[in-house]
Amino acid sequence: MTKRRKVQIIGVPMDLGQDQRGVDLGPGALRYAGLAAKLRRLDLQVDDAGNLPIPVRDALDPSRPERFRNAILQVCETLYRVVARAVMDGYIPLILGGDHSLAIGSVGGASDAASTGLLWIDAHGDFNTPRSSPSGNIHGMPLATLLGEGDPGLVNVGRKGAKLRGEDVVLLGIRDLDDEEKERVRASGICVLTMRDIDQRGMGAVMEEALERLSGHARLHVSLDVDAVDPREAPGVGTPVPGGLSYREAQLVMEMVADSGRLAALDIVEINPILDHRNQTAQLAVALAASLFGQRIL
Ligand code: Z70
Ligand code: MN
Ligand code: MN
Ligand code: MN
Repeated sequence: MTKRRKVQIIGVPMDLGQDQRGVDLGPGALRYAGLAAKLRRLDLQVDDAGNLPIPVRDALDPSRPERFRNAILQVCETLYRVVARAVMDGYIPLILGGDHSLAIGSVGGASDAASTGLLWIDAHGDFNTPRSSPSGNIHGMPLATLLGEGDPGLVNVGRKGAKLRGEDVVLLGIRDLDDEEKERVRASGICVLTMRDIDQRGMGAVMEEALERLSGHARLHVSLDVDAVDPREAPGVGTPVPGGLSYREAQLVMEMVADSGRLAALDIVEINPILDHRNQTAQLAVALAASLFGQRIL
């Protein structure tokens, strides 16, 4: 008999990696949408560790241009340790954002003790560095940071240097890259499965390739930026990009990762309840999480 799986919910109400207000309300929206109850019905042990303490952006001294970067660095140091500890204690950590800059800590921490493959589901590449970024927003940089590029302080969060190699990563759902970011992604060796690939080949075939690319890893980290899903389905995000994953395509991604039996950690990021309609986007994310943790139609 296999042991009952344990999930630890870790809220990270951090909105410092981008300019829109409201992403800090994500953890509450996901809890109100019934996340824990839904997972418990799948016979998982679910422990909610509450939220990490996050600096409030209004309370940071505006005369310090580095204030957001420094706060993100501190939060990611803490998150790294919390996630690494959760994994050590036998949990699958479920990190609730907050913006995607938190992945610098969560993906690092989940890969602290054992190598982890990363499925990054996003409309964007999040592969900018401070030099290449047109916006300066750190939520556009976490994947590059995890691969060892950009701000050395952020690169060295948790443990020194790159946390992953290009070959450990699959990007899925991509449809909006900045010009220089495009060059950087091409040079990185990351497997990029764009919306075009999905349109042309179908999500089933694309996911088979994604899992094949990550087949060397017994443990998979899924980092779900909800803006990967089409804005018609997921309006509650800061940067909606048309032409995204349908509800059904997103569900299939989750079901196929679940079938692999290799899920080790999950981030759900970039939900903005202020821009949402009646918590629709958080409800969608909860339905996707349920599938990822093994809920089946039949
Ligand atoms: C752009 C940048 C981004 C999410 C927007 C956008 C990045 N490439 N990420 N929304 N989740 O500012 O670097
Ligand atoms: Mn942005
Ligand atoms: Mn995104
Ligand atoms: Mn993102």
